[in-house]
Amino acid sequence: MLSKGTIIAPSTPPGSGAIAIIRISGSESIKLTDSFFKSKSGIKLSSSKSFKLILGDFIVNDKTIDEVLISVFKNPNSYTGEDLVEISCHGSSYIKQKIIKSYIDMGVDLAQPGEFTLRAYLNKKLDLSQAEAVSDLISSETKAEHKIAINQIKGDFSNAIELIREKLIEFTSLIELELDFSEEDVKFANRKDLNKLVNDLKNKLKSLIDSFKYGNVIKDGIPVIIAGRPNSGKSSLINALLKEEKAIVSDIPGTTRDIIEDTLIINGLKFRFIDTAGLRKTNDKIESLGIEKAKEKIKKAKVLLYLFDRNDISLKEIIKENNELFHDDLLIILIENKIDLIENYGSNQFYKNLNKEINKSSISNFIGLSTFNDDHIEKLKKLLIKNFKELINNNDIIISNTRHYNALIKALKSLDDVIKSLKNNVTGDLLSIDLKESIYQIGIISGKIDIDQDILSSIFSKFCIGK
Ligand SMILES: Nc1nc2c(ncn2[C@@H]2O[C@H](COP(=O)(O)OP(=O)(O)OP(=O)(O)O)[C@@H](O)[C@H]2O)c(=O)[nH]1
Ligand SMILES: [Mg+2]
Repeated sequence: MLSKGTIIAPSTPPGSGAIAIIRISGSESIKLTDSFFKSKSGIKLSSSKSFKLILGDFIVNDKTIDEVLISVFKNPNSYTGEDLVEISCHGSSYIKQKIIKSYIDMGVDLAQPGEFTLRAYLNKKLDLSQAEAVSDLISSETKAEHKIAINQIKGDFSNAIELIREKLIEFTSLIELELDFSEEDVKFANRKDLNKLVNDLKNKLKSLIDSFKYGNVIKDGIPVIIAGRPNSGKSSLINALLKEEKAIVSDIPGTTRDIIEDTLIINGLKFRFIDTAGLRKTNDKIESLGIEKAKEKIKKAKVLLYLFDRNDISLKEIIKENNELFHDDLLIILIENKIDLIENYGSNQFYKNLNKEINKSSISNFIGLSTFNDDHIEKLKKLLIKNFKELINNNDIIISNTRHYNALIKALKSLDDVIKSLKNNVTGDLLSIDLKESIYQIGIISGKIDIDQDILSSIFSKFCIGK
């Protein structure tokens, strides 16, 4: 993966488009481009300044392939930190292929996925967590995902991590100083202060670790399960939310047996709606399997939309079933469906009793609706957003990358070891070993230490070609 030579790749998506961009990075990029390029002004790219745009013809074997616009970036002032050329050509597949092939014939390598960003990292243009955020930024589909990625690229997360690392380094150097004076039994690093510092740092790491549960759902979509008795209108509801006939609707109870899911972006947040088999006692083997699956999904869901039709279930059963399905990380929105069939909805006794019971239960919100009514569906969407708007407005650092999460957990454990050692009054040399382990674990996140080649390959292979 780590070729040192000059590399080339298209940076725009495959297929034809109005314009395509081809990127070439490495020591030969400018010289080779000069051999194919005849600028209108007569200027050579090698003698032009950095950040210049130059118009001219791209010529291969005396044949003009296209009229192109070339951007020149001279090292170290480029994305990769190397000499870099970007060719904006017309977006024909033939032109792109012809241009790329002409470089490959001259010994240039086709870039691997993420190789431009990998070079940017190796040339210290970005730290590792910033480089990883580039891929998140490209794949971001919602305002919330975008916010996490752009803040990470700007360095919010890296700075927070770096601050923790610097504090640990400071203390470690004091302890190492003590070791130099070991004969005299002096203590430069106050153990009480160190204990306090490590506890503070632990709290900082913990809040970053906690933020992953938000980061993860922002990336994958907030899982919203639709459950309830058969025929309560669950499949009708998912179809109405997604505005497509995703699930089969029928008046036969037990229609849905498998899990049906799809995502929908509402006001900048991604929700993953999941339709399930109706919950009831049944002897049907396949339906039972569907019910088991539904219950498993509820355990991992953030939101339960529990649908009911008042003709099919008693108030007592509704409350009992919801209390049983509840878990600490679940928001339950109780939905009475088919209210189009109810006269004077809102003023009858069932409704009043229901509101009283809800207050004593694990149900957070209640809404009555008809899946046939678009205004009702819009109200439900607003209710969902209201419950999660802090995810968009939150200005805390949120992590969404599994590698960072795992590294933070390891770093936290290493800080626990420091605290244990402090409690046991261990000698400075042992304490210094513990501290160095923490510094190492934290350094892995931003790539401040030498990162294993395999880890780098796995990180950058998730990128698209040309980035
Ligand atoms: N009157 C009325 N009928 C509805 C409403 N929503 C759904 N229905 C009807 O209720 C019946 C059951 O709807 P489904 O969406 O298939 O119900 P389900 O909960 O997915 O049922 P299972 O998959 O069997 O568990 C269908 O005949 C729907 O047309 C509503 O708001 N009002
Ligand atoms: Mg269904």
